[in-house]
Amino acid sequence: GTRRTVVCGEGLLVDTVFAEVDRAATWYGGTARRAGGDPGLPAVDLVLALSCALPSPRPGPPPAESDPDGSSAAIDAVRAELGAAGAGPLGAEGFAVARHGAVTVVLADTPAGLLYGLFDLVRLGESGFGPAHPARVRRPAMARRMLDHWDNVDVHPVMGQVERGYAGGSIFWQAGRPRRDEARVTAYARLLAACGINAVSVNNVNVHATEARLLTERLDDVAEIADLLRPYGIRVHLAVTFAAPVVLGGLPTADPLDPAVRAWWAETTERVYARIPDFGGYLVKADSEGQPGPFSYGRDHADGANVLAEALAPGGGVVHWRAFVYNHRQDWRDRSTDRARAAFDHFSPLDGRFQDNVIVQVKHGPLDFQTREPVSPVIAAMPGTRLAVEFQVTQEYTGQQRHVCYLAPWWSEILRFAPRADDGATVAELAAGGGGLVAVSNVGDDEFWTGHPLAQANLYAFGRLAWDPELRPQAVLDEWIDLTFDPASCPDPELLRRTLHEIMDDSWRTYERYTAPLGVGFMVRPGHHYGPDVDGYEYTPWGTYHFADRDGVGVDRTRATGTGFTGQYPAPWSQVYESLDRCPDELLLFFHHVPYHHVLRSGSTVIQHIYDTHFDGVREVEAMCRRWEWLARLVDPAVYARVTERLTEQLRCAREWRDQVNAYFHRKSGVPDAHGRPLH
Ligand code: GCW
Repeated sequence: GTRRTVVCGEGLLVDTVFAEVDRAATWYGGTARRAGGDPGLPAVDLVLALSCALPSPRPGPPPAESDPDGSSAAIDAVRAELGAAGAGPLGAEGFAVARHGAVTVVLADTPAGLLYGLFDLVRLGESGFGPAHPARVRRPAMARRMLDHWDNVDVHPVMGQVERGYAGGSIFWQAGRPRRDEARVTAYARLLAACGINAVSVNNVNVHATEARLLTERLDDVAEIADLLRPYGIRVHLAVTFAAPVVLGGLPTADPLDPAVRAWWAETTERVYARIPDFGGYLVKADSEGQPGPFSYGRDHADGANVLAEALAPGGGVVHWRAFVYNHRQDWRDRSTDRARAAFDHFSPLDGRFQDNVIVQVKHGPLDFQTREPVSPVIAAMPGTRLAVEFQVTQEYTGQQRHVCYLAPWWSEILRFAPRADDGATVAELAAGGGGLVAVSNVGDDEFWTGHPLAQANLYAFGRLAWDPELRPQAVLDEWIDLTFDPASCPDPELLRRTLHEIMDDSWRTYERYTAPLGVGFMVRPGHHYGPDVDGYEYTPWGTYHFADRDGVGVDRTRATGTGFTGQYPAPWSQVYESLDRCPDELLLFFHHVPYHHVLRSGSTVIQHIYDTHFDGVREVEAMCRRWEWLARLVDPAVYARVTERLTEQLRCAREWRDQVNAYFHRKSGVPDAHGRPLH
């Protein structure tokens, strides 16, 4: 409606808040003004106020002449309510939203908190202006909620501009320079802040020649992006090569214990802070998939990370040091090497050796963002280290934004998992107490941002779960639907909502059903990782095997007879995963090699489960396609057309998966389908 808003406080992000409400007033009617330190000017329906900009509450109501519109009274009432409830400080990014009489009040201790409070009010919509309700106090669970862009400045000959990117070119880099489309980058910053993201790494962790120089000669380019993200409370981080002292500094070595190397990192980092005072820090993929690292100098990863941390400390930065270290040149004949073991074997002995501003960044699973994996044992193994947990919003192994695959249910399961025991700390709590949550971005310069318009929900859900891991995935999807499809202008908002839930809620499990079975992973086309290829990785050096033969399938990772990986878990999981009877069905083939007639906890045999889930998965995609047609007149025609095109491809690809997987296991096992369906 035509609301009158007053914004109270100073600072860059308060300017952003004001610009937001001012723009809303222009679009929807109403007025917006600033009140400096004096909230007592006329005319308000909405007050957004920094608590430090307010005089301390007076006892009793303010005199009417100094508060003609009641805004001071509303603020005071909310502060009194917070005080009585013992709410405590709102903190660095927290806020309170309350309704007092006819005035809605957003209060925060900091400008960033005020911005998040404004976005929360947008989520509340009209209900934020309804009857009086108790103050809604929100503070983020994770202090750092970060997105890593795997973007190259140049277009890479194999990977394209964005490694594992399925949404066009980079949103940050264009034609070898920072994208000079300020409106687009600013819109992106705004979108991220609305999701709750407050840190972004702007280049690929595989650091190529041009991108290496962002740290030195091309620092201005990074500063340009930082300037566009800063008004939305987002700090810029940079992926750097561990070999920088050699490739950029001309030193003969990058040995982290060499004094000249340390001095080079210190000086270089000082220059970064001189140019970008709020620079977030470095992100490093070292000794992994061909990237340089401390192993070349006989040093370990604590030595490597600490030299960068020492350089970043004076500026207040952190180094995100990835634990994704494994041998990608293994011999498939060597059954003693297990890629799943690698991160734990490399990192757990280093617990306690990392400096305070080192964050060891661990992929959520021990392998590589598969559709189903157990939680990485590293997360429980390093109590003396700050850990960040890494998710993959970009759908490398989950349909590459051609398939609908709403990932929040998967992330929610992971975040709620208690790695040490059912009543112990959850993954979310461990990340919150350490380095926070990080995800690989799915955004590019595509007109819908994410290639598949419904994949926007994954970006949104990541930010929301990083803010509050307790949120239910379906509730997050509701928020996203409301913010994306404006129910007020939709002829049948209930049909829209119900149909999107039917399509998306269970879409991750649908994807799981028609792809690799029972947690065994991979079975994708090597290289680009799209579509089925059951034996694609079977005899490669990448360490991603399923060991199917005529008798059975799965990876024996037990202590009794296998690689011993189950021993990396503390109790009770070390026993649960070791035991054929107790291991959850969905992870059975991750931990065990079993005969095809092995009976699952569900009562089905492994082979019949494979057939059944593959038929079911395709039927579910067929249902998605039919349901989407109901929305023909309810969503924007361009969105409708794009999703329709993607669903057609998803259905084709799901059938291909079903037929290749079923045919493969039928040929290997010779077991027919119990229901006599064609297995090709
Ligand atoms: O999943 C794999 C990807 C690589 C990626 C790597 C990583 C950036 O296939 O493209 O490289 O993980 O996480 O470093």
